[in-house]
Amino acid sequence: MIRAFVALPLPVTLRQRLMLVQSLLHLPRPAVRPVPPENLHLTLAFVGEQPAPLVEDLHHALEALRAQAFDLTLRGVSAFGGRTPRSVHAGVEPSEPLARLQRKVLRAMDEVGLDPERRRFTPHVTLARLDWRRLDEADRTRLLRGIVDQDGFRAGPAEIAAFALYRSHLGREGPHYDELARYGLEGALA
Ligand code: 3AM
Repeated sequence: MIRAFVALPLPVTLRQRLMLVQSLLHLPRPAVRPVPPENLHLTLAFVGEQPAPLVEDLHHALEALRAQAFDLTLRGVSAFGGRTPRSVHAGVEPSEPLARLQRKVLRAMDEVGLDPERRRFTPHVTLARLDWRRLDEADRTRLLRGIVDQDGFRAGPAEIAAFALYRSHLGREGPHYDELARYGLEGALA
């Protein structure tokens, strides 16, 4: 079985800005686990644990997918999880080409018999995962204040020239991602 997902690898310019934001946020280990720079990505679809031949079918469907390169701008920092935050992420400026690409990826999954989750697509780049219950009051306050302080964060626009299929290995030190294949977008300058 292969645990897989489809995502945008991020241009180095955006990754550097995200690393800077991570360094400005209060992310005390071990309750908070920052995403390592090489793991920063924007998930288009979670594929889950699937038999290798099905992932191979998806790979061929993604190879056949045609979509345009586009510019991506990151904007704002916030948390998922409501009153007990579980992750901190950078937001993304609304982008119709990004939404179109994500719909095409879901269609490719459908075509090969994978049942994609139909939750509303909320594009984001996860910066850190956290266990809220393990943070004391002072750390919680500093973390939330940091998120508010970074709300003016903006990075880009940067060209997205490709998307990729990843394998995720879950380890005790956090997930490790291997890029299985990269798919170029049409009209990319880079
Ligand atoms: O882009 P992010 O970091 O939000 O959260 C996981 C990560 O997304 C998500 O897939 C991406 C690569 O691991 N993920 C993990 N398990 C999931 C699940 N069961 C999931 N998304 C939906 N359902």
